[in-house]
Amino acid sequence: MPYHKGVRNLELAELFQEIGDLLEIQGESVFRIRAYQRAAQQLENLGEDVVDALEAGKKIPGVGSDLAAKVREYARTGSIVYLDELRKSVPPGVRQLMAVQGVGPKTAKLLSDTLGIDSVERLEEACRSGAILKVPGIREKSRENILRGIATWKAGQTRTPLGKALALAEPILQALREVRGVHVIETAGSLRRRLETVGDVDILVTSDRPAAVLDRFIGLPQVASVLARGDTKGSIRHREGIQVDIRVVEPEAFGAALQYFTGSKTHNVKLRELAVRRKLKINEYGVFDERGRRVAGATEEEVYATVGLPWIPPELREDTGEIEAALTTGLPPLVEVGHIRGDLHAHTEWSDGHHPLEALVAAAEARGYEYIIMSDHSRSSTVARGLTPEQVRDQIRQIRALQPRYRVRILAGSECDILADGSMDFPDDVLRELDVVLAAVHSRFKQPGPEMTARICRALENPHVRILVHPTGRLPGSRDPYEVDLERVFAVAKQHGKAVEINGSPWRLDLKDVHARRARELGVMVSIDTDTHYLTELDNIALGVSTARRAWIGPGQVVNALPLPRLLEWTRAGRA
Ligand code: DGT
Ligand code: CA
Ligand code: CA
Repeated sequence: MPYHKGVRNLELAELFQEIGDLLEIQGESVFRIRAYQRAAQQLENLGEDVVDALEAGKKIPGVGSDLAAKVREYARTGSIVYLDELRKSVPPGVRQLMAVQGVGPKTAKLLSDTLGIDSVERLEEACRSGAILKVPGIREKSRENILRGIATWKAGQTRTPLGKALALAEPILQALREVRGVHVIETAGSLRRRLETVGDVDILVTSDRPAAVLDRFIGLPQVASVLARGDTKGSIRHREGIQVDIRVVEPEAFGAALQYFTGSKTHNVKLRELAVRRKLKINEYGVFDERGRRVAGATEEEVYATVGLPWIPPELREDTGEIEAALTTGLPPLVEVGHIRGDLHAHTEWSDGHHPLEALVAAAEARGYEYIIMSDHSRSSTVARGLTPEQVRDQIRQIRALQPRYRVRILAGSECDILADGSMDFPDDVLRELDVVLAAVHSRFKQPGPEMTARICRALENPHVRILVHPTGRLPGSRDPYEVDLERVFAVAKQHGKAVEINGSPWRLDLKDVHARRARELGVMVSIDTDTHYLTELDNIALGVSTARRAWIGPGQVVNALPLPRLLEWTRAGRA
């Protein structure tokens, strides 16, 4: 079988992850487990096709000769014998159990061995019936924990996280662009509105040869099965599980179709009501007058104009007041990726990042940023290899020495732990030497709400702290936010002129849109960052910006849209 191109990275990452999990269940050495986990991470973040890269003789970090051989084996045969063997030695379903927060590899194995549990459904049964309490070491408290984990797992099952959906959609769009006769191609639906999870991927195309588009679409290598194939529309199941819908429309109707299929449904209902009042009818084919003549349809602008509205950015189309605002006060200005002048949350290999400090600086400069932070972890985050005060001072010296060689301003920062009592992991005399101090909760996630709120507020009151990063600690689909009174946190942030973060990492998206919107309403400044650990993750700024746009945030409220001198002024305010 020939090498397939283009789709290998994510698939292989998933297979390596599976190998890592299976080794973990078997109690293999941490060293081997980590090797597979690390390779999986590297592949997910690799900017080029791994098979092509290996063919070209390139070395891929984290993928040694043994793993490279497995990559080639998979590309050649579509499977990895080593993995097939591992799968035989672990009862099916055990791995699925590990996806539930609160169930580690040991517990998963134990549950399988003692009760024969092989699925999340049966795990839930065993929790509900109490059977699980017969398993050695599992008490009432862990039972409750597991039930909560199951609820979170379920919520993450049916919908796909935005970051993943965007990554899966891109190669499909790319392939369809190459089909002859295709003019315009756009995503629609919740993906275009940048909802944090999507039910399916909706794609809209204009072409005079719909059959050619559909042939290509259902023949894509990513297709697991074809769900429907008509003359102008089709649906497939992607190998990663998500459904992808496509519609081919004529250019005269493209705007109307795009508007219709972007939704949301409630936004569209409001729009149709406005149309009815003007004796117009809006559907996916256009806007029609009483005599059935099409009066608009080629562009979305045209469609909105027929009901007296300006074009409304897709991120706002949730019927949360955007139509009313457009009709009265006007739509808010929205922040754009182009407004962002620097990233204020990024890691290097000094802690748990995967690139040298200078590589991050060079990457930021290449993006045209005005400033970039080095914000490695502090000492208490031991798993993230947090820095000691001495290391922080070393890093600052290195940054200052490097600065003359770069145009981009290198900001010395720290993602400093907020300890359980709200004090900072570094004493003030260390924090004082840093340009920008980020504060974060990385421990004791289960503190009761009032304690957690007081802890975070105390950190925000420290004059050296500037930004509260990933303010709720949620990891969509795996960890719930901690109990925290955000109203109180926002009030304290506002009072002291501190910013809260919109973390654009697809693993976090924290603050989420509705919370960010509340911050906007209260006039709290936000910082839109990527929390980069791999250089390719600097691109996640787009996800952070989408979240901010969904929160109606304009550039004026974003600290890292400030030009450098004003940013520095802000970072110095209130620090003796
Ligand atoms: P999802 O896929 O669940 O994340 O959410 P959407 O918004 O992408 O929903 P989807 O894929 O079912 O449909 C895409 C858009 O098409 C939706 O936002 C609005 C429009 N649409 C679909 N079905 C209907 C319908 O029955 N009535 C109206 N008015 N619009 C519809
Ligand atoms: Ca959809
Ligand atoms: Ca759909």
